[in-house]
Amino acid sequence: MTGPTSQSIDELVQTALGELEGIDNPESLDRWRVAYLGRRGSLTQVLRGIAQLDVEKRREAGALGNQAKRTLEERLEQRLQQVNQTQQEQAFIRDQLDVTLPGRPSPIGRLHPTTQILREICDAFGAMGFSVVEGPEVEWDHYNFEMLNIPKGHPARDMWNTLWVDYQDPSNSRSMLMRTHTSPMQARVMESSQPPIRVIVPGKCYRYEATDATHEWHFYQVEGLAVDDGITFADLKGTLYEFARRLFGEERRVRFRCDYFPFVEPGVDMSIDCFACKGEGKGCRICRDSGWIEIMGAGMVHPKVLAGVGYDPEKYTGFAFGLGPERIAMLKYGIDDIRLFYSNDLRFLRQF
Ligand code: FA5
Repeated sequence: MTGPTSQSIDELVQTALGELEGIDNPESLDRWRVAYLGRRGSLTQVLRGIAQLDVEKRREAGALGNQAKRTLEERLEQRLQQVNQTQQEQAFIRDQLDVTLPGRPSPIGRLHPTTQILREICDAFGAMGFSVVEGPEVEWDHYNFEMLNIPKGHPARDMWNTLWVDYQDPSNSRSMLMRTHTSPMQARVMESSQPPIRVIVPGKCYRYEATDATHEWHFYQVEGLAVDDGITFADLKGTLYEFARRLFGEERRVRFRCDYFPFVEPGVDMSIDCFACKGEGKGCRICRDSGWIEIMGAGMVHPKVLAGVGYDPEKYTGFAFGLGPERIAMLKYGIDDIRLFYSNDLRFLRQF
């Protein structure tokens, strides 16, 4: 019977290995694999032919055939690795980075001037032991007005032009609004904690107001509240004086004048001497000739507000204040129109 001889198997292996050496890409390697080891490949055919041999020859040729198959498979694997490696090296040489090329600049953002000044303000009060709390921008009239000694129909409501939200709580007839100031947090903080209290409340406020160089319809405020046994007006003055020095420098002078807010008694406004004209006043655009710039409203917490949250006004006293960070940033950086803050003009924002 005819069939593969050890010589013919050997020759086939030599031919196949010879071809393999000359192959240098994965596609040709695959074609080689199909040609020798595929279903109709040369070696596969040879192995099939072994079945036709006599029993004695079949065993010997079978062993040789299997050995030949293993050899071809192993050498194919080795060659595949070599070819892949060579291709990777060539790709690396071809595509390698030119590290001397200048980098592409990635645009870096910056903090909005309001955020920067808010952080400065929070740091200044933080250093004096105040902690920061935040409250809702959509608020009940109960907290925005009533708890602040401004009942329904009180003329003082006209001081805060209000954006009302078209919703009323059916269970207690409370109306909803966009908070006009951060003062509602006075009542919320006192309701949820006991003295001693020392907090500041940065946050956004909204007013139904025509805008001009110093008025926006949405702006930030920072509220401050300190309540304890024995707090006096001297504490209020000392705290705010220290704040002004930290923000505007050692040499700043501070002025307090009487002002009216229904939730404080007495109430004051606080001004600093104008840094532009050094308090001289004459011909100064920044302070409009007065020599002083108002930066906040403040006062001693009204006994009715303390009683409203369940504190004993005979035992506890406190002070509160509310300032506008945009106006403070305007003073500090000489910005002459508050509308620049939120008009999204990068030429303005990039200056800070
Ligand atoms: C108030 O809103 C009081 N809640 C402040 C207060 C708190 C007084 C605690 C006493 C005790 P007033 O309306 O004056 O007060 O606003 C306070 C600050 O917010 C102003 O000094 C100003 O800096 C800023 N502000 C007020 N209205 C605007 C506006 N339309 N645009 C920008 N900033 C404003």
